[in-house]
Amino acid sequence: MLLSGQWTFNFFNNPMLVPDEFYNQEMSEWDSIQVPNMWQMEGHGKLQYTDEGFPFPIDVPFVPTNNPTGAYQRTFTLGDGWDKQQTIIKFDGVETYFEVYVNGQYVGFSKGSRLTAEFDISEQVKVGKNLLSVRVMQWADSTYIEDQDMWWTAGIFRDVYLVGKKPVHVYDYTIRTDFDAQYQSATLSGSVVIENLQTAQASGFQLEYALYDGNQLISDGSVDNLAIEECHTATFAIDVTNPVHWTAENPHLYHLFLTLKDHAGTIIEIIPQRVGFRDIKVKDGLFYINNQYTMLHGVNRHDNDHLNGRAAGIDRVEKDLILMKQHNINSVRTAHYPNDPRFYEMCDIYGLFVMAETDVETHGFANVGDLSRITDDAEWENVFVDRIERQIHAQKNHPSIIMWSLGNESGYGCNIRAMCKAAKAIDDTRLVHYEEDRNAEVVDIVSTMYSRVQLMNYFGEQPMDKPRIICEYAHAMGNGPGGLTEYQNVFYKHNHIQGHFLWEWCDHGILEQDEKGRDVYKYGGDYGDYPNNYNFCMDGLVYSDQTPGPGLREYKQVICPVKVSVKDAENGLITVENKYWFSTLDDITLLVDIRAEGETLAQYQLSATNVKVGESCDLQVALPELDEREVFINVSVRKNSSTRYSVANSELGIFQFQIKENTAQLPTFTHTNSTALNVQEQRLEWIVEGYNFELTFSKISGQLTSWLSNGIEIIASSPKMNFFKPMIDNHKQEYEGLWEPAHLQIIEEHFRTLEVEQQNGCVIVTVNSIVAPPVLDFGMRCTYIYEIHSEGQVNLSLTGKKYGEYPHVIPVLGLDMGINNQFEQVEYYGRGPEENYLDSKQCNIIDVYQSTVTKMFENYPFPQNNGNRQDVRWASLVNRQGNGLFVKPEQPINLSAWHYTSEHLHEAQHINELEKSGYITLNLDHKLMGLGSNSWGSEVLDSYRVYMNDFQYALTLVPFSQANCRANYLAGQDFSLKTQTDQNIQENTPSMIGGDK
Ligand code: IPT
Repeated sequence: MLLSGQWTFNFFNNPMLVPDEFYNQEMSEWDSIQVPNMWQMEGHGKLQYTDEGFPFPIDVPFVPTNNPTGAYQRTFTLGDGWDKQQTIIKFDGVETYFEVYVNGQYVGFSKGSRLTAEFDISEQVKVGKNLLSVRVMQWADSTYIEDQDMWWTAGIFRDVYLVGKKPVHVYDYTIRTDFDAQYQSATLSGSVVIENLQTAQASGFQLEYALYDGNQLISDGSVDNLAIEECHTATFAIDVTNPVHWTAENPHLYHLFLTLKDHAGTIIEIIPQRVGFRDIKVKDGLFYINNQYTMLHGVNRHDNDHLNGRAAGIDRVEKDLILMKQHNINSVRTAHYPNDPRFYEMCDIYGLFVMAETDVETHGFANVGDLSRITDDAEWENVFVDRIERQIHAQKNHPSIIMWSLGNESGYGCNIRAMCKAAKAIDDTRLVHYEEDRNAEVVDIVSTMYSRVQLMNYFGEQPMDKPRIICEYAHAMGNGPGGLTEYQNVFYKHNHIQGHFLWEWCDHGILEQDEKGRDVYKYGGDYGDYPNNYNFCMDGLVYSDQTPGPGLREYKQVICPVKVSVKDAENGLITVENKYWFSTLDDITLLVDIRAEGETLAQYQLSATNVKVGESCDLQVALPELDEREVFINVSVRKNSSTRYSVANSELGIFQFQIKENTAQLPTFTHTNSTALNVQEQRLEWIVEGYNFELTFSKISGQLTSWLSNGIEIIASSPKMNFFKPMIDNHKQEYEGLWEPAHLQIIEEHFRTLEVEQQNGCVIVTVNSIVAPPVLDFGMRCTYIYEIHSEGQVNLSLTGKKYGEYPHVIPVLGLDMGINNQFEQVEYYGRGPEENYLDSKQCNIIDVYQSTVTKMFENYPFPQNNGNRQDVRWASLVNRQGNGLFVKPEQPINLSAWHYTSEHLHEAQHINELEKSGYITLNLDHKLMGLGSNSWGSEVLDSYRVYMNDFQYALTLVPFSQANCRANYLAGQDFSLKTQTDQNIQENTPSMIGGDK
């Protein structure tokens, strides 16, 4: 009987304030609360976020005087028959300490917030109406062992339910599967504990068992004539020939039914149990699942919901698992506590290898330099051991769980050793993990977190005698993580490294609306909480509301189970490698698309049959006739069949190879009406005028201040070279250590000289400025050369020569400018369709894309640099009529465009603080530093760093006239803004529609 729903509730600052009547009377005048939920999510108590710090003075085992207390009450009605049963009440999650009272009588208490607690309330309940009162406190001595990096919250946050059992019933059971030496046949062994609550012996009982594969009965039998005093264990074994193995790739489940019958043959109970034939064994320092070498491509998952905090509903949990499967993830670590029991069932069904971690973390003691304080204090042994024992007993029958984890960040000591021993005593079929048993003294897996890629490579080269994983890496905070490919290459290189769990799955932001009704994702400090770790909880691959972010798409590509590479580009020979651990490529189709600047030249569907695990094959792609355009082979890897989590023909990954560079001459831009240029020098300006256009350069700033084309102003903020970008979380260390002290975030431009000359019908404006921070004596001497053609085209050459000393990395060498706000429609030939950076670009390929400035913005809940497109060969930004600006760099550039200024994006810390600037900031960058994941993980790798060195690059800018920029550009056709007389275009009197203002 499910008891979740609306309960009567009151909140107190101290447990002693709960009135005595609460335990035995209905408090009808009180408010109500949703069960399950955290009480903070319904406006009671206080939210606080710390990564590791205890939010009160450390004084073990004591807690604050004022201990926030929730008094929960509800009634439930038991029908006839319940009085003949044992009645158990189960709580799947209550933070942190709680006491249960039924009909005024105290039943018991529990701790272990994320572990199921159950109480036998048979003595206290009656047929008819019953009163259940639960007093919950936020703090307990157990808080010292539940210090995970997450919001401090409290309440009954998972389901509560009653289970009725007959006096003689199955108390517990354990199912295991063991294979023969050849991994052909297997034995399923069952051990079933039957409890008898009657005083008299229960005799003549029978336990039947039946194993089904779908509807097909595989085997059945029974243990007869059971005589049960208080407790009896019945065992049985079923031999199965050639069972289908359970793996994450093929989670084939059998169904076992246990039926308990009394001496008269009456059914007492039937227990259905999913069974997977699966084992895990260590041989010569490596682990094997079903005798097969396996690598875990994993993530760390917390329970989090943007509306309900840790009370994540089961639909949301299921969607997480579906998203993981859709993104090629094969493993999940329950960081850092047990999940809702249904989580494990769904992992069995969907196919994920689970590292099941229990509810242990004492991280706050690190703040006083004594992380192992209670972990190595034998007085706490029972507390530690209890948590792993309860976890294993509750979840031991899940094939998805391949290892237990003793907890997180708690140092090392006698209690860890005791936990490991206790785990092994209950379950010797799985491996045990604990990261801080650094040399794997007692655990089965060597594990580290955030080890840099070079160190992982070193670890791979010096294998230990136990398998290794990295249980946390690549901190997915804000824009990032970068560098996944380099990690993956090292993982693939060394058999010894068998698993990697990305930190972390989901942001922990809480969605609220501000006073103007705008959405905002809140994090540490937003509730007046102090101390706090600010936005450090916004570090997931999916946003708080479960929308996948760019990092997840990148991870999907990097761990794609099919790898395509090019063997001989000119002849179209590609290699396809099977990176699955248990499957062939028979269910895979490769969609090959041969593309020239966005146009398909040929398409094929190829398959790679009989490619075994770890093997590869070469496939020939017939190349069509190629012209002078650049040509790529794009290979989309598809899974043919549909699954529980994906439709047929879903994409697993995409690969791209350039087979030919562009050999075409640069098209010359022409304009039928062009006239000779007219240059005017005025007191404060130079004006260059041509047919239907006019450029103005300021003699005060040296900047291009206006560019009118057919009466439309293109420029909203002058083009200027720039060496700073809005900080991303992953560059915070560089920002705080290097850039901010050097004032790079307020870098200034100071004008030195401007020259205007005419050459071959062009006007050349040469501007010298410095771009440098205040206070200091280093910077860049920048030269802008504007070569203005009579057709309206402007070739802009940009040169920077450094002066002074700044030997450190910088975020960017680039140019930004503000352009007309209406140039919202973007088309570009470059890497997309989503944002990409030097060290995070595998899932984006070079092609022609249509988008908008709005859509190209990646709306990080903590605003920061975003939306970059690399390898851009050309781009146009136009208004709805197709008029705007066309950009053609000499060499591919980075492009991003925002409705916000760089300064504002840098300053804003929540999405509701973002105010549109009224124009588009267009970034046309030469070099942009990679992302790294140094908000906690790896620094940006050497080859992705940018330094303040001399540079030169060049762009052609053309006011553009038609929606189909690309066709015109390629055909070298008329490109300038159309004049008033041209048909269909009434640019000077655009009609306003929604959004234009
Ligand atoms: C590591 C924690 O295990 C994890 O919970 C999270 O806090 C992560 O860091 C950072 O987001 S602990 C760290 C001291 C390695």
